[in-house]
Amino acid sequence: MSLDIPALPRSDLDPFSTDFFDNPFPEHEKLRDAGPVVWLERYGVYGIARYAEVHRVLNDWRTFCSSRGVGLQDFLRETPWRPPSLVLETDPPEHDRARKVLARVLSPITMRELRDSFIETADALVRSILGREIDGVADLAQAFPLSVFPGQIGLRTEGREHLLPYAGLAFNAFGPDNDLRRSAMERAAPHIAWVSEQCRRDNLSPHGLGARVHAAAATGEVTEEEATLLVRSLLTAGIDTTVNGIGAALYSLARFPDQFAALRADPARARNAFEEAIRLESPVQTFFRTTTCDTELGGTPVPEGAKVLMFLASANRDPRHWDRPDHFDITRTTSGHVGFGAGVHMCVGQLLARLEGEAVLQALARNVARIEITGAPVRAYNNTLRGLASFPLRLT
Ligand code: OVM
Repeated sequence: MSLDIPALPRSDLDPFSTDFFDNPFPEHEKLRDAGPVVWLERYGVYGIARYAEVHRVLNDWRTFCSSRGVGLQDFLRETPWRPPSLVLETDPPEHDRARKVLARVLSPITMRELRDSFIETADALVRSILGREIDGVADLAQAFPLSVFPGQIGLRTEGREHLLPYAGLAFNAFGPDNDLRRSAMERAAPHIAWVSEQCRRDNLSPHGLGARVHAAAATGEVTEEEATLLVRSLLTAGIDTTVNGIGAALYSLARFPDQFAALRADPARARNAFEEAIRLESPVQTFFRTTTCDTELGGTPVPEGAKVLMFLASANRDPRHWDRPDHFDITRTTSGHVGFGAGVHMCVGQLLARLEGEAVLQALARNVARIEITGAPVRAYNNTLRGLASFPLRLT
């Protein structure tokens, strides 16, 4: 018996259960306090919930790879539900070639082109919902991204209702084979069919961001098939994430009126307020990595081929790293939060997400005096995404 190796703490927590989703924060604290690594016996995976280990794993793609999937399934042993993503589910150097194309399409130059219209659209939307009872999710958090994103990609109008169910499916698919994942899979066929079809060059407007991805195929940088799969990444990761990001900001501003007052006093704080909401709520709660060799985490040995579950949301509230972590503070220095991940896979759409968030929060700051919660928020359950299904509000 070895005396050097500390016993690995174990937990029977199910981090993919609705009870957990209702209030994950006390469980996050227990996991963090149990140790740097916790064996999650229900799934046979290593859980990391402290900032230090999550940050370390995100920044070491050689040891903690993505090419075996970033969900519970190990792609080496099980067949993924769709052909793997060329950016999310790959490692360098293959990853970098694909990412370069998306990074160019989602660059600061593109953001400059989109900025004024996003600000105007958000302003008009917020004005149109003033004074009456609304659903903050459907009427704002979903309405804004749906009013700008599909058009910017260059998607046809018909069939856009497939976007959110498809994304919900993709984010449920990272989790275990539970009711959430199974019922999403049962309804998946029409959503998969529509999305796959819209990714093709012929189905995208020549003026949109999708066409710019396909332009990389014209120069030989990627193949036409690869460009089609990269457009699929935009459609998968670009909409439900920003819906839940904007939802997180609305949820936070509604519950911290002093912070909304601070935003109103200085609308230039919109960008940091959005970032802080991403830290606090972490719309993407978790991702997995798979170890490529025997390694060690926080002094604990971890064997090759192990799945490591990163609790991004817990890292974002780890008191070992953050002051008053559960407090929404729009003036906080948010840099270093892992709500967009970190390292080589850090969200390639982060500038677009931030632009959307900034546009909505500026519009709220400029047009709204009070955010009044008029009914109980209803949670939306997903194996990876945290957010609300509905949020009754009045903006005055
Ligand atoms: C993708 C992708 C990227 C990030 C997140 C994600 C479903 C998907 O490349 O398809 O979640």
